[in-house]
Amino acid sequence: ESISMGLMDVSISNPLRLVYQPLYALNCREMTGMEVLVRWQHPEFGAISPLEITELAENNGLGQTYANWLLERIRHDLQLDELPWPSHLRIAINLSPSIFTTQLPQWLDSRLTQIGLPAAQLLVEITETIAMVEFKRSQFIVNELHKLGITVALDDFGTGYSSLSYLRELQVDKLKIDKSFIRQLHADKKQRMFVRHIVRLSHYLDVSVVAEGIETEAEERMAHKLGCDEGQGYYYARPLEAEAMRLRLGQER
Ligand code: G
Ligand code: G
Ligand code: MN
Ligand code: NA
Repeated sequence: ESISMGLMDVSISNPLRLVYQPLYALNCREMTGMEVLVRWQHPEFGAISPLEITELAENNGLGQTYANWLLERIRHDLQLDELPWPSHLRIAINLSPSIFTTQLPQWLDSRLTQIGLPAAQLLVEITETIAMVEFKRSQFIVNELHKLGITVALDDFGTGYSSLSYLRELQVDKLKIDKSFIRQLHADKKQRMFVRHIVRLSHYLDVSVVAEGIETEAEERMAHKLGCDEGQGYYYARPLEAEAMRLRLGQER
């Protein structure tokens, strides 16, 4: 456990680092924000997946410690207290289950003040696994986040077992269609049918739609044609190291 504690500090010896993948508006190709993704390149075992990293943290009671580290790292990587944050960009973070509690909104609110990021510029991504625990409680948490001005997205949409009930029960602002639905979108009629209907349903509910995992121009064109609002994927950019993201931000600031 002391080993995993060491992983969570913000020091130079911490093997964890963050990468940043930009998102774009499909109608004008302008950057709308970025998703923060964790990385760990182990000298012996190679790349440790984010799922393994966050499970390691969770299983050692370090969910909160991890979240603190993440926000601190973002502040540092993106120079939040040195430069004004562009108000048209949102930073999206993925939440792990143990911090999705009724205390989350207050905690985030005070942490955001400390790192100098306005609540309106934060987006939290929740998955079904997280929201699953209890609808009533999840609804409460999402509502409290909204009161603070934080945006909420339902991530990996379409991969779980009861996606539609989550869309019905939780008042999310965005829905991220899983990349498995975007693959070969231009060539596969069945893929298009799914995306078209997800978009219709979402827009009817006033939820905006992100197409994840766009890898080609043809997929982008089709995602736009089917009404998706934003896109994310290797076609635009791989997840970028902090340094590369700072360079891009320089153009937005
Ligand atoms: O970038 P990559 O494909 O390796 O990410 C795989 C998954 O890991 C994604 O679904 C993403 O939501 C999740 N993930 C990445 N970074 C984090 C993180 O910091 N916290 C949590 N809880 N999940 C993350
Ligand atoms: O949280 P989530 O699972 O949605 O995180 C997005 C994941 O998808 C990250 O692990 C990221 O590395 C990965 N990813 C981002 N763009 C692409 C893409 O164009 N193709 C593929 N295959 N994966 C992508
Ligand atoms: Mn995500
Ligand atoms: Na996802």
